[in-house]
Amino acid sequence: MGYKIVVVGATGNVGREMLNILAEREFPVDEIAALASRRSMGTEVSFGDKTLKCQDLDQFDFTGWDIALFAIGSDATKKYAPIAAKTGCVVIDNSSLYRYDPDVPLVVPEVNAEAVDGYTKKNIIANPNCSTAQMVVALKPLHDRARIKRVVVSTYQSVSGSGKEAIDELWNQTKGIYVPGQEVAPSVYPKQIAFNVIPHIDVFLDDGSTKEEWKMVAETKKIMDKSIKVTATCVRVPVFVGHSESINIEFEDFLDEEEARDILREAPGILVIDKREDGGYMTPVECVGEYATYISRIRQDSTIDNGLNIWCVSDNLRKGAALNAVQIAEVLGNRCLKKG
Ligand code: 2RA
Repeated sequence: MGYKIVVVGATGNVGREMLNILAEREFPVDEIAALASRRSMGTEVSFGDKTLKCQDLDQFDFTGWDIALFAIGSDATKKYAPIAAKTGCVVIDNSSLYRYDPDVPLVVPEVNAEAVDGYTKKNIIANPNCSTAQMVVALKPLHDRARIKRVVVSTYQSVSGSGKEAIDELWNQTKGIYVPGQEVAPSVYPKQIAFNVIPHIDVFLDDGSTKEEWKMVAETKKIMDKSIKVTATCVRVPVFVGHSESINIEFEDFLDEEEARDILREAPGILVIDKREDGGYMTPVECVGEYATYISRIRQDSTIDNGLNIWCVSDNLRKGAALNAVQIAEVLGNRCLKKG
């Protein structure tokens, strides 16, 4: 006995990865529906070795369906998620709309899987921001051992986090620099992204931080521990897929780098690639298509009593979005929606 699964936003980067990962992980699917906007109706998308024709989200009846993985913007989610949830179909939402709602669990299975049990309040579970997901996977095992006081994180976020248009823009701008006459003006970003970095993701807030940076602070507190102080600088870099993060951690108690490395090696969802030699670390181009959160450059921060620096890399379309959503569905099925 399997589940009746809906993927909403099946033609987008994340929606397509949700379908890929459901198939790769052999999620128990009895029936699957791929939904998209009316203009994408009929578009074919892959589900393992099968091909699905996208159906019109606006016309779809969620009644009798078990789980809907939403990968559409907050505005469309605001309209359709309550409709789906009201039929009894559990919504796992990748947008930011419900992440900060006290009645909606925000879940990274390696960190707070038990929070899934709280889905019944709105029949909705929220997926975290991509840059938060990989970070809390890395922080959780260390926090369990030596309680984290403060985190200072700088992110190096790929353009796929902004969608397909941004991937095209990086490609065309890069070509434009090499092939005269192909100049492509910035459209997704306020400045050139090819051979450049942009210290601005999402909108600016009154305190001078950006909403992307605020998300990392608020979501880490909700998922892990509200006492953890987080300060973030989120930067867009000319990489197609794969987010990287430089994370500085201050603990309540001293944690030796060797012990930290051993803890991370044993932690769920983590692969440690950490040798102090050429190439002894992970880079974003190597993480594409992988499930793991990779940790490298583990070293003491000797400028404070109980400090540690790490480098963290993960596929932002997978652990940062689609994989985490599918893992939530797996936890939901095992803990709450047992079949057969
Ligand atoms: C980004 N985290 O990287 C945001 C949304 N995916 O653009």
